[in-house]
Amino acid sequence: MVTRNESATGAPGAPDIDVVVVGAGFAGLYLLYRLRGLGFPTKVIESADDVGGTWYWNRYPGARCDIESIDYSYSFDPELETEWQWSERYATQPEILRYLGHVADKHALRRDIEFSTRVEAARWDGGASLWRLRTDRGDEIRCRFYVMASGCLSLPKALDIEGADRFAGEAYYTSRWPHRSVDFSGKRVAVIGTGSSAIQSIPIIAQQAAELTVFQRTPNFSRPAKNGPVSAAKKAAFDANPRAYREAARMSGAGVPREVPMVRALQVSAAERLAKYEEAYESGDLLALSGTFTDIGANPEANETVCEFLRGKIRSIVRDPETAEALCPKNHFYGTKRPCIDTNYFETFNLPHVRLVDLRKDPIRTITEKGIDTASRSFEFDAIVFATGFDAMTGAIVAVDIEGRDGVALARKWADGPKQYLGLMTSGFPNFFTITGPGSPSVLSNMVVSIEQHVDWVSACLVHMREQHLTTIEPTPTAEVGWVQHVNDFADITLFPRANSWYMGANVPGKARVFLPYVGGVDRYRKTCAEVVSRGYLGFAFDGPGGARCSDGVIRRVQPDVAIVLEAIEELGVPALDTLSVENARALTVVMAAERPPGPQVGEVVDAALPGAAGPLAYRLYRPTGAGPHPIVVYFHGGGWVLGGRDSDDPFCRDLCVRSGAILVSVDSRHAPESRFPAAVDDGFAAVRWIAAHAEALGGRPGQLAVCGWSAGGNIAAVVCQLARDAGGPRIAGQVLVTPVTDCDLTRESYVANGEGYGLTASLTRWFWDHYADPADRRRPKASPLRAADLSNLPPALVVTCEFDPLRDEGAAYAAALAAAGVDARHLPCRGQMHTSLPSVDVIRSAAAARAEIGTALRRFFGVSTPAAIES
Ligand code: N01
Repeated sequence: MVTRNESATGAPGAPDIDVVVVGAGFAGLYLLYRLRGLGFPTKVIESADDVGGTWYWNRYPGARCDIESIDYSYSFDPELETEWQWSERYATQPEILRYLGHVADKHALRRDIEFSTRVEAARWDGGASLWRLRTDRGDEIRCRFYVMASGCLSLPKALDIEGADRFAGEAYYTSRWPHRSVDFSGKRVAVIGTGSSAIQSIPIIAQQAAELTVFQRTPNFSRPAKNGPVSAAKKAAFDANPRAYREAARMSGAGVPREVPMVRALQVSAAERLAKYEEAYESGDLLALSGTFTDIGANPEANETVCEFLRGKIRSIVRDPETAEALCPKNHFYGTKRPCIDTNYFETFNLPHVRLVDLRKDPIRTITEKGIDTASRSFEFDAIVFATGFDAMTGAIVAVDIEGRDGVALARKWADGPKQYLGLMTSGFPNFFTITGPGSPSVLSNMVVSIEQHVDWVSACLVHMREQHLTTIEPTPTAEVGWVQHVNDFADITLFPRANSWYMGANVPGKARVFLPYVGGVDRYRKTCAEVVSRGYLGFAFDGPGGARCSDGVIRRVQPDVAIVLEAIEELGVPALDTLSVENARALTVVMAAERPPGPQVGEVVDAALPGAAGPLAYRLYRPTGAGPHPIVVYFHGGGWVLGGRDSDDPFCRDLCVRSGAILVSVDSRHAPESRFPAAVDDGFAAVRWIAAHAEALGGRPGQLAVCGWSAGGNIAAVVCQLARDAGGPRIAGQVLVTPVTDCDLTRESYVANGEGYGLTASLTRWFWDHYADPADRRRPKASPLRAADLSNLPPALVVTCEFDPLRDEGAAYAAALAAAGVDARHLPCRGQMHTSLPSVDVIRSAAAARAEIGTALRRFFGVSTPAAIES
């Protein structure tokens, strides 16, 4: 029983104890150890009769971890690392349970754990600033802080198979396996499910059963675990410097030290790719295949090469071609449903007494008293094993009736998906923490590393509150909305949301389809949590005798792939262009361009020249597939009138060509400082006139010509539209101005807010202007189209601006001025994007939606309303 008034915070109200933790698995045990050490009276409530959490319940045959045990172990107590030696590379469930028992014994943790007790309800008492918990024993516990350390995969999914309770034989659930030994010898056994639990248990069950029938709805990617003794190389790497090894794990993407890939899958030859995959396959390391190339998790074509490699392995192992084909996953990308490692899983289907029922072809109709009826036949069994999974990440949390401020139920608040901050807290529920909650790396990482990070963060937070005489903490709605957005933004640049996985809540009927964990990685997440603290607990509101305080805000506003690109630029130490000579700046942009993904295939690419205002201009023509003639888009590249050429935005032009269904003609223009203002716009206008006059010869549809430009190219496109209007032609059907330069005033708010740190800097913009035009010329509409006296009768426009771009406000001002002048002008502001986002095809995937809008706008200019079909 809990003793009253054990509170160490000295805060008002009368809690029985400072902290109640639900769950005595990896998370709860460490939390208890840590909080106790910091002087916070803490009680753990556990429904099982011993410690272990996941490893207490999941006792099915073959259960073992699939992150190597050296990694899948605590780091907080270095003594454990020498006194506990793992007997296998991937320890079995009994060994892991013994390990947790050992930790509990060593640190005398059991004395503060109330076993065989379940917290059923929790109510926030705002008057007393404490939580009132009710257990299934009828006790009420009042605590200042309430922590759910209840595990991500702990609440079994409710059975959604008709007749499941009718079966008269033995029924087993992998997630609630009996403590006695189960003997399937001589029995006819069914296993429903082919997730991790099934893939581990099927080969062992097959060793005993007289007949084994596996009911598979979705085949899964799995490969050999190559289990055995702890690898000598791994152990040597660890023993050489355990602290450095643990630190490397903490600062890795998945909580296991490893090299980060630098190359894209389709950048190398098929043979090189295969060699990498073979090496990863042979390693038996769960994370190795995803770590072969940078784009496995994001690019469908890259991912498909892994899928096909693994399908080839399945086909080579399973002798019956029909069974092999049924076991080959084809409806999800590798990694988007959790992959597995196994011991003889596919080999098991070669045994004469094992058969596979493909539920996609022959679905289960009902479970009967004697067995299972599918659409086409009846099976009789002595035992059925349900390996049907969990209500993951949120299930165990909302299974407790949790009521926060103003009587709001957590289950209701999270009905459309978990709304939380950092996966740690949720607004309206003060002093309520979740360990590895939704919105944190959790299940996408080595759980032990993520658990330790969360426990350390929560513990430090409680110490901070004690020191500052604060009684309550809760995230602000602003911070919470921002974090949920960031979690979704990150998921959206990966392939994860495309699968019907438990990561998406898709395995539980009626559950909101939301990506639950945080895919940004353990390292990035850890830095974020630390930054939140260093910025005065950004996004958290505190109250108590120490005073109310809140540093409100959103911790991550930049799109995740924008952040990744900016980090890479910083890591590479790429010099600022405006610190270089023009010659070196041009050379650097060429080198950087060589590293880009190529963009989509188009029908044809032709390099040629056309007459400019003062001599020939090189151009590159991109023709769509399909019979012409096509409309034409004249494209002006970016580069501040100083850098670049007809091919400098090559991937973007390809993308625009595919999305618009138009011929893209990317035209060069004379560059400054050799040819200063107005050379570039004069060339642009000359090019448009020539292309309009030669549309038919180019394969174009006469009269269907639009212009598009990015950055300084947007400036040229905008000016060309004004020149064409004033000259009475050629007729331009529309203009797309992508983060354009429209004015020479470099003092707007967006210059102040975004002048540094987002690629294009205020000082680089100044550098471009200085090379391009004299101060007196800059104010002329031919340089600053926003300053034109008359903006009426211009072509319909789409003006794209990016939130973190110095040019943002002048683009927005141009869109507004066009609209005010009666032009059909639309402004597309891009949240979280930077100046270079739009042209960064297949690098900044989060800008793909904006690229799609450009394609649609161009099509509309030409009277086509159907969008193009393009990946990403
Ligand atoms: O559960 P799952 P799990 N009719 O959800 C099928 C971790 N874990 O317990 O995919 C027919 O993966 C379902 O089919 P479908 C690990 O993170 C780790 O195996 O929904 N079939 C699927 O095949 C893992 O991902 C370890 O079409 C039904 C299976 O049941 C997570 O726990 C070991 C069905 C459920 O697979 C969950 O794994 C074990 C129905 N009505 C688990 N409902 C290691 O460390 C569900 N299925 C090694």
